[in-house]
Amino acid sequence: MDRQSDGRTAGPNDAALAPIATKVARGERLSREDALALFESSDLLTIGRLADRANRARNGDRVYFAANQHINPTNVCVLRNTCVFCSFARMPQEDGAYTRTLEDVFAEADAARDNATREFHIVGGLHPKLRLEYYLEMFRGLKERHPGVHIKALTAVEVAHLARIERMTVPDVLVAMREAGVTSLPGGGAEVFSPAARATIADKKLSGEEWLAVHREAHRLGIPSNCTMLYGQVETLADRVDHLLALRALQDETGGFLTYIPLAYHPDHNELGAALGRAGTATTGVDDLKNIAIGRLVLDNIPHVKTHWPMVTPFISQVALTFGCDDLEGTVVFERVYHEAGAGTPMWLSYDEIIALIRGAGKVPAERDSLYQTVRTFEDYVRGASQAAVRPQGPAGPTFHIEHRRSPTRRSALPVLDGVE
Ligand code: V47
Repeated sequence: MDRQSDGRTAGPNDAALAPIATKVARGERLSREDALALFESSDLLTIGRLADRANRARNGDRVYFAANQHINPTNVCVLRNTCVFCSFARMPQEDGAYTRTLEDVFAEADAARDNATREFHIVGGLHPKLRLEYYLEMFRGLKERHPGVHIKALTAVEVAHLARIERMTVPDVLVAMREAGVTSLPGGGAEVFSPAARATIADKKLSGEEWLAVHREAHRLGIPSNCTMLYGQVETLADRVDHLLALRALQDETGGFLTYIPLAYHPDHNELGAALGRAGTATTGVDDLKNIAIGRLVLDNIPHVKTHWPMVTPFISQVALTFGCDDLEGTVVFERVYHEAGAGTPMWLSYDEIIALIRGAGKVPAERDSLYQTVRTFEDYVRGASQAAVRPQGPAGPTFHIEHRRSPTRRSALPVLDGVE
């Protein structure tokens, strides 16, 4: 319980949260029932206060961000017709389908030369013909050109797909990726592990057990990874809780997860959004903040919780920093997955904007690499000092303008490059 300025203690408005507050104060693990009570409660401020407390105990006032660049080599995906929540994927011959040649990828990554980039975040569709060697050459080429930049690449779904088409084992694919320069795996593809929800939104995607198995192997090989949950689609509150508990159980076993990122479902330009009649609407601010806070409270063994500002807006992300979150993602530079799904947020943020958001929340910014090693602090940082250095080159470099997420959405004009069919 927190002490108010008049000396009284402020307890939860929702009595169901009182025993949970006691557990959080004692640093005790929350049960399945506790997690469900948190999701069922509308006492947002108490949930946020508890999560803030749990976060402060770990991370103090520090908020991380990365100077990162997202790269999506292809949007061609064999799951195009069955992952009905996704707006990014295309069939090979479909309008808007693209696959980058390695030269195109290297050219896009060259934006990093003028920027202070420390991480490439590389994910894409499950292309039926792109072989493992394409990716390994990409990683080797990026490492050669940008030796100081970490490569966080390929979701568990992509790793399992490559293992299947190459007739290799998952560990062998992971070892080859590591040898080619990959430092960590991103957390995508987890969606929600519930078989019932998965059957509705991602019927042919690898199962929750299989997703966890790929991460288990990565951790065993010394490759850390992130984890996610896609919320706001058809999942129940119990599905969310079970998903978090499955992540927590794997983390107890391996300790390999670095950060948890709740991902807010965007319903535009995808079959699920149309079927549910939800196009033009998105998750609510309350749900976004609850998912951050409850993630922090339940995942007591995962060091960091990240808010992905392209999905929930920089404004909600800033508020999330006092709801248990200690990571504001990064500069991003080219965001495609959510912008295809109707996100009205900017494609990128500059150093100045990120630092201003973090400081505006009363927190202390720290730039990190993929492994959460601090690479820069900003005690003497003066606004504008690095603006020119991080302004991305290329098609997605507008002047900074935060649009509200529910402003009229549009399909982003993606550069369609010639390349592999
Ligand atoms: O797995 C796809 C989600 C994920 C939609 O590891 C959608 O640091 C909302 O995982 N609405 C990919 N979400 C992105 C991802 C990620 C993002 C930022 C950081 C990290 C990290 C990982 O995007 C997919 C899926 O869950 N997604 N379509 C949609 N319409």
